[in-house]
Amino acid sequence: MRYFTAGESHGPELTAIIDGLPAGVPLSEEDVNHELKRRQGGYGRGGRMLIETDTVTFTSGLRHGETLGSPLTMVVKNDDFKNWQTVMGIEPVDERAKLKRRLSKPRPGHADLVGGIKYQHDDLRNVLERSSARETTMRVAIGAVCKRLLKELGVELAGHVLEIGGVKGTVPDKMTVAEIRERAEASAVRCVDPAVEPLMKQKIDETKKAGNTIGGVVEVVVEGVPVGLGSHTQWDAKLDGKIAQAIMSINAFKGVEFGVGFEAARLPGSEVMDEIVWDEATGYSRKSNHLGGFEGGMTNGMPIVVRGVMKPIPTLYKPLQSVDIDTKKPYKASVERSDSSAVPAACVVAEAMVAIEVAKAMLDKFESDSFARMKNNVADYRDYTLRF
Ligand code: EPS
Repeated sequence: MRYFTAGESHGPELTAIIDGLPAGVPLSEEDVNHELKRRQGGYGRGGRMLIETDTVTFTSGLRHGETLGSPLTMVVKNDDFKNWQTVMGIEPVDERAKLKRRLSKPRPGHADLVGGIKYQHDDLRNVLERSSARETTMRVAIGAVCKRLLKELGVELAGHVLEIGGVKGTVPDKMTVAEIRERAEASAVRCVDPAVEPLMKQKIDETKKAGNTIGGVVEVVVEGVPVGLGSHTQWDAKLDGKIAQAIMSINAFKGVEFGVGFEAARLPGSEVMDEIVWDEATGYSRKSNHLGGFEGGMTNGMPIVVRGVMKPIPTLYKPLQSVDIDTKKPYKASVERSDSSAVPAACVVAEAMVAIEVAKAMLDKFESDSFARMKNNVADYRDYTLRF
């Protein structure tokens, strides 16, 4: 399975194409719209989300509620486009019109300046429009399709926010995916610790008032993962490596860890490795899950536990110093409308990226032209691993 996304933040619409899905996966608009809505929410979002109501239109690959095995195309309209028709229009415009909403003062931490130099853009908006996190809409749409496929195969996942701007929640030990989902869904900041939610909100409010932004840490947990997705045999076949790249590719993410993660550097081996046990009902399992579900780049049957760190959004209402690309004089960076914190939304994106990578690994491992055959294959394999 491979996929592409396309679209500018204030252009007419966003598009995604997924190639390589099996035929016969049940899928509805509601599966995707539900996830799109989750991404649009979260405390700390800015004015743009009041304009958009993201909903999907399928334009290929789906018939009578099931995938066809042909490329699946999804489209989401940008409602804000009506306010940007000239600025983002496809027809050539005169020099005066070109200056409208032109960006010449790059924002530190955003793609503006580097992209401008790389692509030789006179107007840095040409970079902003694609580097905007608006693009993650389509990743969530693709993730929704993958979630549905995984669910049918007995794989479930959920994400939650661990930390916003240094305010940390307490996470109970061994929470199931169902528990994480229930608690995170009930929280405006997607935090499973209700006592900490008001503190996180307060931090977001204070930050917004100060014209600043804050980042945070999100975690995704996947259950029902078969043993042996990914492979130890080649560096780029390791599934933890692929998931790490997928998380790092989310706008503003700067780091990834699995299980105890960076803490592994400070612990003795006896507190990092997960002891192996066996019983007839479950086959092999581990007494603990410090390694986050991976050994040798392969899933070991324990839940996948992955975390990602998001930096604060670079667009600040009290802007930092920058340089005007026309005059080369110091200037305060341009202020675009922004979110003071998008960590709860980024958590939904992280879920999508993990779902995509796990679904890809399942499709690589199991015969997947027909979904009915794939399901049988997965069931046989689960049976085999239980008896090994
Ligand atoms: C973003 C800036 C804001 C965010 C946007 C990401 O958009 P605008 O410039 O239109 O106000 O709201 O996120 C989304 C539109 C979205 O759908 O998540 C940026 O510069 O990255």
